[in-house]
Amino acid sequence: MSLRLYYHPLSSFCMKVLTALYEKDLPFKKEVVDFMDPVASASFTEIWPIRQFPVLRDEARGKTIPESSLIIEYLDQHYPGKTQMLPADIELAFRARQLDRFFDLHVQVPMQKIVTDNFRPEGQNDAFGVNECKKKLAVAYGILEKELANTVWATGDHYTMADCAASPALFYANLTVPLGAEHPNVSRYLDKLTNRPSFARAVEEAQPYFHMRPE
Ligand SMILES: N[C@@H](CCC(=O)N[C@@H](CS)C(=O)NCC(=O)O)C(=O)O
Repeated sequence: MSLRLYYHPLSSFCMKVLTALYEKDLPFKKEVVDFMDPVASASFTEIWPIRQFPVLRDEARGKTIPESSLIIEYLDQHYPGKTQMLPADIELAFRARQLDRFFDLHVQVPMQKIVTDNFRPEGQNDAFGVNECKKKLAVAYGILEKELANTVWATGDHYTMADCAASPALFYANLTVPLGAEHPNVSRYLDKLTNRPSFARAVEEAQPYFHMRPE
């Protein structure tokens, strides 16, 4: 097995890549990175000094790839498996990348900021920043409500990388700033994502770690 994923089951960006790997039904080795373990933490720092996961290591091709979207594109190119995550049509592929960026930058990033503020040392919280991120999430939900009207998946009839990005982004964002009655399209879409076996499997694997999430 040449693919090795450095990740944590609870991490939203890692769940995005896991979802793609499960969609593709590819064999890979899981390396759970525990930052609390000094040895594991130091060895991950050697692999990727930026110290963010997910990171994919491909021994067969001698490549180390950080960044969830790049990992999925790399898999599509070199290990397509059962499902292609970027459509062959260049317009649809552009749309998938565009929505992938939206879910990462305008849903996951503000959600992460709100959640990780709970882990800051006492007296060093950023109430203003957290409040701004709550407002940004509300704006993002409003945009998505329009984008997701009359569509099965994010980019149309076919499941793509944008749906892999949307799954953990909306799943965790909804726990942080719940979707309201004014978001029926986003709520319906989130239901579809959580019922998709690939993402449902990633959530199930994260269950033993959910107690580590702040309420
Ligand atoms: N742009 C990166 C973001 C990755 C990211 O933020 N990962 C988080 C976990 S969800 C992380 O490693 N956090 C630890 C840190 O930033 O120190 C991607 O798409 O992979």
